[in-house]
Amino acid sequence: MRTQPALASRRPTRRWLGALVGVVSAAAGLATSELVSGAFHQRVSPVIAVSESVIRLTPGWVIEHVISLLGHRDKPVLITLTLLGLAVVSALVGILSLRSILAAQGVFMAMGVVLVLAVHARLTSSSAIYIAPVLGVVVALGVLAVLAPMAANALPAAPREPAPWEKPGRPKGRADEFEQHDLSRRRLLVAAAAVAVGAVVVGGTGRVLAHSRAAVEAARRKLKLPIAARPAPVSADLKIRGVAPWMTGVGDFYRIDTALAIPQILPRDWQVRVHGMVDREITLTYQDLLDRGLKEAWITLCCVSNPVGGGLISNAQWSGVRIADVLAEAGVHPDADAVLSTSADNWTAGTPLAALTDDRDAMFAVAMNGEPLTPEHGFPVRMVVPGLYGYVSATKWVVDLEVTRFDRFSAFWTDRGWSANGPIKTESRIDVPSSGSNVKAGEVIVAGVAWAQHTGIDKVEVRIGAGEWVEAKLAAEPTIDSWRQWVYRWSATPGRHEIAVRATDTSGYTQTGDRVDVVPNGATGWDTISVQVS
Ligand SMILES: Nc1nc2c(c(=O)[nH]1)N[C@H]1C(S)=C(S)[C@@H](COP(=O)(O)O)O[C@H]1N2
Ligand SMILES: [Mo]
Repeated sequence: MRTQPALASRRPTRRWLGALVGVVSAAAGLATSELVSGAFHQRVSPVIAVSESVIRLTPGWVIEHVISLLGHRDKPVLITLTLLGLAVVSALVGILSLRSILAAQGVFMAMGVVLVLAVHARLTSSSAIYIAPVLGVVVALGVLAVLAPMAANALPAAPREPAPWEKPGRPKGRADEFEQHDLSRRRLLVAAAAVAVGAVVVGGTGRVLAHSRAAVEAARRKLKLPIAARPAPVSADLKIRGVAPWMTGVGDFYRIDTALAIPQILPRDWQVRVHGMVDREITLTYQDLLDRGLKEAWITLCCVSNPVGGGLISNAQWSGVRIADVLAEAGVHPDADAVLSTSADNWTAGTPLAALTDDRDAMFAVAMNGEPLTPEHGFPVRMVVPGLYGYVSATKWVVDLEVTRFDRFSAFWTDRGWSANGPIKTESRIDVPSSGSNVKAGEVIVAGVAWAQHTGIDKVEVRIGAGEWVEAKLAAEPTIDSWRQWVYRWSATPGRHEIAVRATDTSGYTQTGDRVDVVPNGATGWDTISVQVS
C-alpha cells in the first residue's frame, strides 16, 4: 500500500500547519493590543495584566517559592511563561480551526474575555482600557479567518480507495492535486511569515510607545515629596459595610477625561504659565511648586455627569499650592472674571475667577492621598477646586492658566452644550441597602453619603414609603469641602418599601425632588431605592 506512509506523515503536517495558524493569529492579536495600550500610555498592557492576574490568583507560598528561586527575574520569567501558555493554547486553537473555524474563534473569544477581565481587574474606570484587548481579539479572529482556510487548502483531502465502478489508478490527477497543495502550502507559509513579521514590528512599536510611560513611572517613583499619607479622620467614617469609604483609595477614585493617550509628562519638563489679564506673567516649574511649600486639603471631586445615585464622585486628600496665592502675585485685573485653564493635551476648562481667589483651597495639586498623582489623575500637576464640577475646574496635566473674561472664550464642554458655570449641586446617595435587595424585618441600616462641597451638609433625611421625612444621624464633617456620611437605623416591617433620601446644606437649601438630567449643569432629584422586607 503506497498510501500508508503518506497518511502517517500527513497527520503531523496537519497539526503543524494548524498550530502555526493558531500561534500566528494570536501573535497578531497580542501585538495589536500591545500597540494600542502602548499608544494610549496605559499602565499595563493586556499581556502584563494577564501575568499580574496569574500572580494574584497564585497561592502565596508558590509565589514566595518562585521568588526565592528566581530572585528579581520573577517578572520577566512570569511574562515569558504567560506568553508560552498563550502560545500552547493558541496552537491547539489553530489545530481546532482546521476542523471548525467557528469553534476555534469561540475559543479565541473566550481568551479575549480573559484578557478583558485581567485588564478590568488591573485598571480603573476608563472604558479606553478595553480597546486594546478588544481590538486584539478582533485582529486575531480576522487573521484566523484568513489563514485557517488557506491551511485547509494546503492539506490534501483524506485519501480514499477508488470505488469499484471508478477506473483504478489516476496517477496524473493525483500529481496535480499534490502540486496544488504544495502551492497552497507555500502561500500559507508566506502569509504566516508576513503576519509574524508584522506582529513583531507592531508589538515592538507598542513596547517603544509604552516606554514614555515607563520613564514617567520611574520619575514618579523617585519623587520624594515632603508629605505623608494621612489616614482619614476616624470620626468621618462610620465604617458601614457597603457605604463608600470617606476617603477614596486612588485605585477606586472615579476617572473622567477625554484623553485616549494619557499625557506623559516628566516633572522636570513640566511648567505652568499664568498670563492674560494680569500685571505680571508668572511661569512655575514643578520645583517652584515644591519650594513654595505644599498645603493639604480634603476635597470631594464630582463629575457633572454623575446621575442621581451615581458613583462619579470621590474624596481624597490633595497636596498642592494655592492658586489664589499665585494669582495674587500675578496681580489680576479688576475686570477679569474667569480663568481659562488648558491641559497638555489641549483640553480646556473655564473657572470663575472668584473660586480661584477666595478663601477656599483651590490648588495646583501634585499629590493625592500622600502620593504623587498617578498619570491617570493628572501627573505631575492638576487643578482641584472645592465646590465646582470637574469640567469647569479640575484640569489634569494643567500647563496654562489665562486670566480672562467669560465673554471672551468657551471651553471644551461649554462648546458642547454644558453650562459655563458648574457649581456642584447639593445631593445625597443611598449606598446600603442596595436597591432591589431583600432584607430581614427588624433593624435595617440605611446609610450613604451626602455632599454640598464648600457649603457643608446640615441635615440628611430619609423617607420610607409615603411616611414622614425622618432625620438620619451624620458622621463628623472634618471639612465642608468633602462629602459626609449618614446612617438611619430603620425598623423594617415586612413588605415592599421605597426609601428616599434628601440633604439640606448649611445655606438652608433642601434638595429638590424634581428629577433633572445631568445636562447642562448637573442632575437633581432624590436617590430612591426599593427593598423587599421579609
Ligand atoms: N486634561 C483634562 N482634565 C480634566 C478632564 C479632561 O477631560 N481632560 N476632565 C474633567 C472632568 S469632566 C472631571 S469630572 C475631572 C475628573 O477627574 P478625575 O479623573 O481625577 O476623577 O477631571 C477634569 N479634568
Ligand atoms: Mo466631569
